[in-house]
Amino acid sequence: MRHLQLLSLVFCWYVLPAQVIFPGDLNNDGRANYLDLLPLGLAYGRTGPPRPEASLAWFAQPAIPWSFQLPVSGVNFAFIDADGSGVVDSLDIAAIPFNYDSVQTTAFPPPQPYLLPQVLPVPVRPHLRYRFEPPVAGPGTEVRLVVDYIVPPGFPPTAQPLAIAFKMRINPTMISEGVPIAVLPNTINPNLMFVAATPTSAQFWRSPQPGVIEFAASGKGMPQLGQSIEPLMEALIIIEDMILPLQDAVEFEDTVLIDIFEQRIEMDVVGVRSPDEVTLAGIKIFPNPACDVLYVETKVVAFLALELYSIEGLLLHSQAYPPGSLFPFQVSGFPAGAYLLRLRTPAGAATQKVILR
Ligand SMILES: [Ca+2]
Repeated sequence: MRHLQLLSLVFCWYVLPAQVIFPGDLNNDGRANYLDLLPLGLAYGRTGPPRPEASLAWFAQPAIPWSFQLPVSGVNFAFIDADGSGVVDSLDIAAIPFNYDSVQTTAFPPPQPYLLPQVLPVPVRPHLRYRFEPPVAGPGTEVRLVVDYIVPPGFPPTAQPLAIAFKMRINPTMISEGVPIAVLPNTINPNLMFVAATPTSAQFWRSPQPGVIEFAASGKGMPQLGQSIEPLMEALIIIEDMILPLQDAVEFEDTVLIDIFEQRIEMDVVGVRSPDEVTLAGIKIFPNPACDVLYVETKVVAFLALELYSIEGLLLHSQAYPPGSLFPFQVSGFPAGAYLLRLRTPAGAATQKVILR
C-alpha cells in the first residue's frame, strides 16, 4: 500500500510538470504582498495534494501541481495553498505578512506580473470614498483616514465583486517616519479576509515604503463586495505637518476590484471634503508671509468671517465682515510663525496655512 502511494506520488511528478512555489507569493508575481489576498479569495475552500515538507519560510519549495488554476492569470492552486496543508483557507494568509515584500525569481513556472487585462464594464461603478476626520488638524494630532467602499444603486447584481486591493500613498511631509500608522479593517462581516501593511506593521521581512499603506479585502470564495461597506477600513495617522486640505495628502494607486471569475471590475476613487468645507478656488489670500495685515480677496463670496488659529488649533482672533470683495485682517502683534486662517462663508468654511513674520 505504501509502495502504491509512493508510486502515485512519483507518477504525478512525471505526468504533471513539477512546480516550485514560495509561500506568501500566492499569485506568483515574484513578491509577497497585499495583492496575494486576491488569489486566496478566488480559490478559497478548494483542496488538492498537500505540499511535501511544507514550510512558511521564504525559500523555493517543490509542490505537486493541483488540477485547478485561476481562470485569467493561470496561477496553479498549489501556489495559493501557501501553508501546504492541501486546503485553501484563511490559515494561508499567515504566509503573506510573514514574508511581506520578499521577492523571488526562481519559482516554476517563472513568476509573471499579475496583470488582469479583462475589465468588466458596469453601468454604474463601485468606488472607494475617503475622507479625513477631522478635516483640519495641527501637528501632533491623530487624524483618521476613513475609506468607505460604495456600491451605488443600479450596480448590476450579475457582476459579483469578490475582492479589492489598493495602495495609499500619504504625502511624506505630513507624517513622521517611524511613527506607527494603525490600520483598522472593518471586521463586522466575518466572511471577509484582510491584509494590511504599513511601514511599521508588516515587519517580518521588509515592508512598504514610508507613507505607504497597502490594503486588500476579499470574500472567502463568495462575492461579499456586492454591497457597500462603510467604512471598509480606517487608518490612524499622527500628523507632523499640515497639508491643506488634508484630502490632497493622499493618493490611491493600483486599485483593483475583481469578480469571482478573476476579471477586473471598473471602479473609481473619490475624496470627499467635510460637509461644510469649501474650495479656496477664486479666493486670494495675500501677502503670505504677512507682517501686519492679511488680505482676502474674492469675487465669488459675498460675506465672510475670518478666524486666526494657532497651529495647535487655538482660536486667537476673529472678525466678521459686511458684503465686499476685499477683506483686510489685522495680524500685527502675533509672534512670527505658522498659523491657520479659517474663512467662513455662507457656503461653508475653508482653511489656509499662513505665515506671519
Ligand atoms: Ca505576489
